[in-house]
Amino acid sequence: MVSLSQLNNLGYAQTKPVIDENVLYQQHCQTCHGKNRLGGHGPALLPGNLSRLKPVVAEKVINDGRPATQMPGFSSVLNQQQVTALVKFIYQPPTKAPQWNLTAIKNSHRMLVPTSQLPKKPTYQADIMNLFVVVESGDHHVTILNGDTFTPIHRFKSHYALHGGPKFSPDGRFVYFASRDGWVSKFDLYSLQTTAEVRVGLNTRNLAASADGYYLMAANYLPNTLVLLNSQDLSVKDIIPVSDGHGKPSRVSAVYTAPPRNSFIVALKDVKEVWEIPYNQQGANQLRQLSVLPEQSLLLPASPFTIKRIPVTDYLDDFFFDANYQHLVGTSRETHNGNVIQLDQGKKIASIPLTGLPHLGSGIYWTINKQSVMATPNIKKGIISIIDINNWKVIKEIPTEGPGFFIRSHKNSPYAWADVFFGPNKEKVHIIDKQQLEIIKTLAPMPGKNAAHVEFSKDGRYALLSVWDMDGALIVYDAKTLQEIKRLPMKKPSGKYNVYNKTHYAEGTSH
Ligand code: DHE
Repeated sequence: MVSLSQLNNLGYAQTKPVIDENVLYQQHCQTCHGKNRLGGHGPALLPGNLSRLKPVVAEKVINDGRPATQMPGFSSVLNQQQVTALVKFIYQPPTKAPQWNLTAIKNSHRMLVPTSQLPKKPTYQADIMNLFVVVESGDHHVTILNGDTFTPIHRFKSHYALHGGPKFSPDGRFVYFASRDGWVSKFDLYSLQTTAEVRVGLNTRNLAASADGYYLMAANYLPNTLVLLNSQDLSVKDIIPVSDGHGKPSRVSAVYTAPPRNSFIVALKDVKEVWEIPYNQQGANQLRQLSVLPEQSLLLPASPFTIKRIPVTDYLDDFFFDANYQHLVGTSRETHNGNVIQLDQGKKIASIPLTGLPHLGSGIYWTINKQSVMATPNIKKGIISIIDINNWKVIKEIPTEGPGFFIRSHKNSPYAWADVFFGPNKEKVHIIDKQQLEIIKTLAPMPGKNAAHVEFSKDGRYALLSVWDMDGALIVYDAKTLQEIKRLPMKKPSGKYNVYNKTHYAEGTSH
């Protein structure tokens, strides 16, 4: 008979399941949530970040995964005791509280190429306004694509896990990226090089660029701050600690630019408020004066901004705007209804039935017989909701083959493209007639592989679709005939952004 020690030596003995939470965390969570729970591709797992999540729900998330995110379920890998140990672990305060203060931000700032050394014109032949910036999240690269010939002009390594849309300077020359681990970088499309970078936080959500081109505002989960940057050199101009009137801190879910209002609008995660921060003339003048200081200037003036707090009845984690930025439609991830907030009045005026949160900034708008409508996917149900924005009523729910993430169109296109991001039909994309509100065609460009996120060329003649896979592709379609024109192999090309559409806040895309 073989003894236990002999079995052990042969590697056959049944191993006792690990219940050391540190080991479990390093094995299963660390790659996405960061070595010290500070966040990476996934959010930070610290008590402050989990304040709205009950431990029993955290346990369910670890077991079953979280829909609409990259979080998988672990019930087939971890037993109940291990899951409980992990939950206990993530709710414990870290031995050393994470800090990312002004000094840390200043020390991280790097001016890589002074503005004075940048060329006056593009160093290559292409219509700058019809370039696409393609984020390849598979290997953390960005491709700059010629939108007339669909040939790549340049490919470069980005910071780890860029997420959300890059933002552009008003003339389209510069692109600003934010990574989940807090880096903001500035890239020059004329000379194809990164000119400056700065780390604004430990776990960052996104970035907004003011419509006048002077400011960038970054939104952080960790620490609970908004960070204002001078868009010229990415020097820090202000850090706004985020809390309610009684000092209760909040993570920042996202920050957006509302161009006609000349303001930033901020979604808060842990406080029932929406913030509007006007970048008013006085502020702009102050910053204009500051931007003539030497580029490495690390002076921090008093904030030129005042914050308008709009109290809301629920947490509004996610939202999108109507065409004139008069209203925002915000959703709480718990209650799943859309709250319509009139921004001038600073109050809720309607509620829209939505099933599951739409992904942030997911809504698009167009007109049907002079009537303005908005459309949004519902992440938990296979429907596209069409909303009449005169009365905020859902006029149609278009059934799809599964819940989707993104819907996109262009003013010159009769169609809206909606992906089926989740479930067995994730390879499919529906083409919807914007007047008839019917699906007229369903594409499945790479069977078994997730097809998602569309952006149109400047004139709307072509639609570019991603296949989200390490052996994925960017596929160019004729937006009228729906025929495939070109297929470019890419590493999980998550989002693509057309310079003209973004700088003109075009109808049918995100802003
Ligand atoms: Fe996103 C945009 C938040 C999960 C891909 N996503 C955004 C924006 C926010 C956001 C705040 C708007 C940024 C902007 O444009 O300034 N995303 C969230 C979440 O809270 C959520 C649900 C959970 C999370 O992990 O943070 C989430 N997002 C995902 C994904 O799992 C996706 C599919 C893959 C990934 O890269 O993480 C994903 N998000 C995207 C993309 C955009 C985006 C491609 C830009 C869309 C656009 O056209 O502008």
